This record gives sequence, C-alpha cells and structure tokens, in this order.
Amino acid sequence: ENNRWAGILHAGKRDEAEQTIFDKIVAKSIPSQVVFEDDKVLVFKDINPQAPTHLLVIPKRRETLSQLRFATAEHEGILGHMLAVVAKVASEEGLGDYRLVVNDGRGAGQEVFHLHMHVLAGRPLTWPPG
Ligand code: D5M
Repeated sequence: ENNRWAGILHAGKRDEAEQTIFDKIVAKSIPSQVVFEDDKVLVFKDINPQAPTHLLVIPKRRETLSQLRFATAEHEGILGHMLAVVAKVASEEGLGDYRLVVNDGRGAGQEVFHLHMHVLAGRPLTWPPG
C-alpha cells in the first residue's frame, strides 16, 4: 500500500539526479574559474577546453535536471534564464561568434549528469559537429 502511494506521489518526477562533480563546484568545495553567477546559475571555465573560450552554464540546484530530456513545462523558467545568461556573458566577455551545445545522453557525449550548456568560441567552428 505504501509503495503504491509512493509511486503516485512520484508520478511524473522521473529525474532522480545523483550528485555530480558540478555540485562540488557550486558548493565551492572544489575550485573552478567562475565567470558569472547569480542565485540560479553558475558559469565557469571548462577544465578540458575544446576552443580558446569554453564555458559551462549550469543550474545551481542539482535536482533541477540531470539531462535535457527530462525537461517539462516547470523547467521553462530555468532554461530560459540559462539562455539569457549565455547571451549576457557572450556580450560581456566579447565572445563574438559562438556555439552553444547541450549533450543529452552518453551517446551524444554527455559525461556529467547535471544539466549544462557548453559555450564555445574563439576559433572557427565547423558544421556538422563531430
Ligand atoms: O561535459 C562535461 C564537461 O565538464 C566536460 O567538457 C569537462 C567538464 N568538467 C568536468 N569536470 C570539471 C571540473 N572540475 N571543472 C571544470 N569543468 C569540468 P559533457 O557534456 O557531460 O561531456
């Protein structure tokens, strides 16, 4: 009976995100090179840059989303905010042309299961990407 109610209470809440290294970056228990932060998001330099500028934009709350496929209408606020922050940082950092990437799933190259947007700039970016 308890299990049945637990199932109903969790219906629609499929994203049971585990802690990742990004939680430690948010908590500042491991260092990162922060470019911008507010109460909702953190922007920091990727440790393994794939372009002269390679930034990661993450929601601070790990339970927000582990990957984009679990997004629902309730995530529109944080997703829109992340995009607005990308535009602001790109302008303030003078990135010029840039590429925004979300890897959703291991087959797409996702390694850290805490939603993040990659911002790549500073070199010609070819299409299609690899
Ligand atoms: O991207 C995950 C990205 O996270 C990848 O480009 C490396 C980066 N990363 C991993 N650990 C760190 C730390 N400690 N600082 C900064 N950047 C980090 P994905 O799309 O999941 O492959």
